[in-house]
Amino acid sequence: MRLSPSLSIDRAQLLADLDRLSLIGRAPDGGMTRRALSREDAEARSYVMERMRAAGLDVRHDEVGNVRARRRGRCKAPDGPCVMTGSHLDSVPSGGKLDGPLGVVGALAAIEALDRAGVHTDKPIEIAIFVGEEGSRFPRGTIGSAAMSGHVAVEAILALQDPDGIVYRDALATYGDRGVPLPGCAEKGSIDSFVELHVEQGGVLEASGVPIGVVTAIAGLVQRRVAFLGDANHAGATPMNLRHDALLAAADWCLSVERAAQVVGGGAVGTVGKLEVSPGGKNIIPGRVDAICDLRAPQPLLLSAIDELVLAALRASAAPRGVEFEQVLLQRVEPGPMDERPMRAVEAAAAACGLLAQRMPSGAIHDALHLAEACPSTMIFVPSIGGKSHCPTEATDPQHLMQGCEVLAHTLAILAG
Ligand code: HGY
Ligand code: MN
Ligand code: MN
Repeated sequence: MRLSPSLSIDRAQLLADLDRLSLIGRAPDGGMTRRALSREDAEARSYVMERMRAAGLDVRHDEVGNVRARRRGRCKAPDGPCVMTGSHLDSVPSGGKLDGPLGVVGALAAIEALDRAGVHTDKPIEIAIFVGEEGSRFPRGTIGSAAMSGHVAVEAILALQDPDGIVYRDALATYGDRGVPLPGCAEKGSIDSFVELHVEQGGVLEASGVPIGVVTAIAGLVQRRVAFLGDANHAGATPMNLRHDALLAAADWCLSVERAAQVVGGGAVGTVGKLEVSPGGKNIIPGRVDAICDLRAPQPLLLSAIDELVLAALRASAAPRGVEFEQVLLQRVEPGPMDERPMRAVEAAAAACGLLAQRMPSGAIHDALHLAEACPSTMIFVPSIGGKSHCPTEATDPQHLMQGCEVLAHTLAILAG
């Protein structure tokens, strides 16, 4: 298969798609909030599905709500194992416009560039829109890719419940899918390889001045929900030595999460991003605090080490204040390596585009981590300005967006043969 040097990305269409998606679920501060299977998520997804159909793709959905859009034309074996790309459209609360959407509409831009260049391939190319990557509604994230790769059983996904008690299966019914779904778990061997285009969400590429990152491994994650159970009481009439202040116990524990990451080191990080104080009166000693901690590390042993320190710190923070606690594991995802074959394809593609590329690990978790359990996978990173992400100021130079799509197009052509 000869690659046409005139493989070019339609810049105007790419930026228009990203801008159009950025209006869905947008708040006045410019942050995007699109929770899994929400009206906003469904609206973003249907916009992209329309664009996919207009591009001539065969657009299907599967049992858990993933979209699978296949380029059946211009390939020798349209029903054979596919080269898959794609990402997600759901977001964190008040997130950025690129985390996820770049990997979806960038893949569409890449396929349209291959079509314009008349590129034929042996294998079909398929774009996936994975549902619920961010975990901002249901207890776990990377939902669609966990089902597709067989990491989590489809039935277990369908039984997930959100904090309002809405069951995934029922939420899915309102998502707009019609017709017979594809199996939620992809048949073994049906995906030849997977490459996800994504913003780096860190500052490594910006610091090195290299436009393309080739992801070698993805960090693992532990998320735990913790409840500190103290004693609500009068903020004025209760002496300090008689208090069971749930917030002070939680605050002490949050600092222990930070200390645990510093002690373990080796790239381990710890965050408490969600904290709810109740009853929440300004003149009431907090009786209860609900928190979620998010721990990451590039190796399983480091992940276990930080998790154990954080668990041990619960008692040390609560007991001296006469505060009880409860905790439950929300999810543990093991770190995982990417694969040489797709990594080499990305490096060859970057060279064909005359671009420098550097190998690097991902501290953020992505759908590619689960796809790597089903097929050889990797990711293409493009620089994040200021290393910022998961916030309204998430941004990437349009030139870098274009270069990421161009490298993706060449990578898909190389892998699809
Ligand atoms: O949390 C993550 O690393 C990803 O953005 N869901
Ligand atoms: Mn994210
Ligand atoms: Mn993402």
